[in-house]
Amino acid sequence: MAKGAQKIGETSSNGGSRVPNRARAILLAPLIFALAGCSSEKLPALGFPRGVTDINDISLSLWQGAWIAAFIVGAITAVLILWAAFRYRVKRRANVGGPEQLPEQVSYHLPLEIIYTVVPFIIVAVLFYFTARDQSTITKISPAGVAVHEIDVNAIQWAWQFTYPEAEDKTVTGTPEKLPTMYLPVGERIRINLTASDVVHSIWIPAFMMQMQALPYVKNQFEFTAQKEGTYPGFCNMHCGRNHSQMRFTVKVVSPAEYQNYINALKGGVA
Ligand SMILES: [Cu+2]
Repeated sequence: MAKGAQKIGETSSNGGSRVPNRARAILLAPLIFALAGCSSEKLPALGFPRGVTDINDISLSLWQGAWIAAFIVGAITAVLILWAAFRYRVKRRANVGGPEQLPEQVSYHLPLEIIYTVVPFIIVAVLFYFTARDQSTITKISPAGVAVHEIDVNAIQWAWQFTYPEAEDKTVTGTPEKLPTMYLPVGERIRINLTASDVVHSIWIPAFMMQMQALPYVKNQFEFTAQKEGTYPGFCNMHCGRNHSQMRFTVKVVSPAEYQNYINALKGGVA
């Protein structure tokens, strides 16, 4: 047996290897939580409204899971920092300000190095898996033939344009002084066709737990069903120039009858 191996054994015997094992067990907890599929309804929504659209139903558990993982990893990190600071502090008052006394120096602790390489990789892989899975569900587009209300959304520096094919392609253009309103019928499928005239923007309706980039020359799409009538603020959340902060709009989820009235008014040039 090489002398070096015995040295590592000695380090372990004074408690050096018990902490990584314990840390590993605790660090794996967020993964266990995520995989256990805790009921999303029983957990707090942490600032997001529930059930406003069918996107919320998917995004909420992702949001909660990411917070749980962040809280657990943050707590473990804080405990390890405090533990190291407390355990290895200068023990005797007389030593404070005296000649520096270094604790035992340990290097090349292979199990520890493997743990702190593999555990973050697993955490990122788990977060990536759930994010990619939910994103592909949210961005799924209904096949041809399924009834959807399409709204073409164009982002420009620094305003929004909403065009309604159902209203003979009538367009509502907002300004910072007069923010535009996007009308949506509750309980019916809506498809947003998103693009931009100049630079990269991003549509964000916080209450819907949804954002998507608006890119020049690209048509990005997403669909949802609004489930609660109400008025919700919308924003551009991609910094797009001087007046980015003024690029806001309002979303109004109304009954299908009210939505039809709005479409008729648009057609008649009244809205
Ligand atoms: Cu913008």
